[in-house]
Amino acid sequence: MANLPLVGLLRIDHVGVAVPDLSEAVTFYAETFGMRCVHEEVNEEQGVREAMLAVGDDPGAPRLQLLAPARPDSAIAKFLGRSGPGLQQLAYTVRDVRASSDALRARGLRLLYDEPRRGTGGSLINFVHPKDAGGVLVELVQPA
Ligand code: MC0
Repeated sequence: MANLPLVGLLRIDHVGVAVPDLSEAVTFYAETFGMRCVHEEVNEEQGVREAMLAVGDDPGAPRLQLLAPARPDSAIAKFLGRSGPGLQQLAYTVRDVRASSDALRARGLRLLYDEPRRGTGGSLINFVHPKDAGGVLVELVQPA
């Protein structure tokens, strides 16, 4: 490992939870845990409707991302069909998603995309296959 480039994780960006109904879930987290919805969008390419929830008052703290399927053939619909609602992904902030992806490829891990795709708020994202990361779908996020 000594000669491999650093992966360059900066912090936990968000934790993603798959939910069947976005507005019901936003209401549940607000009323139950007091979390504020700070962003909502539809990502057509990923086939998701998503909401970012702030946990506490620290603007730099990791967020909770609620992910609902926007179409039946999406990754989230498949996840819900197989596993039901629950933790779907763990996302890390990186400075340069291409460099971090290359550093992980150099360690033998499979990245899902050859080139980064568009994520929340115009970020650039890629994913490590869960089978190469101990059963966890790992997302890399380069903020916009
Ligand atoms: C599947 N597996 C998982 C998993 N999804 N394990 C842990 N966490 C997950 N989320 C496991 C299955 O149980 C199976 O295990 C094995 O991986 C292969 O399953 P598969 O049926 O071949 O694969 P698929 O078709 O379910 O696809 C899995 C894959 C897919 C990770 C490739 O979900 C994908 O492309 N994900 C990346 C995109 C994504 O998740 N988009 C939604 C979030 P067994 O043991 O049964 O073989 S969009 C997002 O996050 C954006 C908006 C953002 O944050 O900016």
